[in-house]
Amino acid sequence: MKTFFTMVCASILATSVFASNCEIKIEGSDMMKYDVAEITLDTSCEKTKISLKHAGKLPINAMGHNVVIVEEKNLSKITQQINFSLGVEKGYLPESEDIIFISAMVGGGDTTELEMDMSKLDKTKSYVFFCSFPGHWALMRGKIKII
Ligand SMILES: [Cu+2]
Repeated sequence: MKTFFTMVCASILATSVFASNCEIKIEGSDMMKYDVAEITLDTSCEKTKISLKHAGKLPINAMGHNVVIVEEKNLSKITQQINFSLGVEKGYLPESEDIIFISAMVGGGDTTELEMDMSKLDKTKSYVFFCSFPGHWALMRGKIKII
């Protein structure tokens, strides 16, 4: 009986550790910055949720933030296509199969969640995340480590 309880406790502990690895929190600010320079994605998660909180006060049309994930080799190609005329709903980006994940854009005080199907990522490739609000990617970008 003792062994049984130990096993149950161990599995509950394992589940909670596992869940925390599958959820990532990022904050954006009015200073055009993310609070992290690198995120780690765990391929043992079937899905990973990124929660992006805009911790500032500025409105979406002045200081909107999102999270876009692309292969590092495609970063300049994609960021060159950022254009205000494409609209905030599309993150100011054209449709592209090079965009692996893209969250909604949020303004000050808002949070958005992006659920990622981890099977779309290849451990052997390099990925980056960035904000596609015009002009932001130069400062708002970071590396993705896949484990
Ligand atoms: Cu931004």
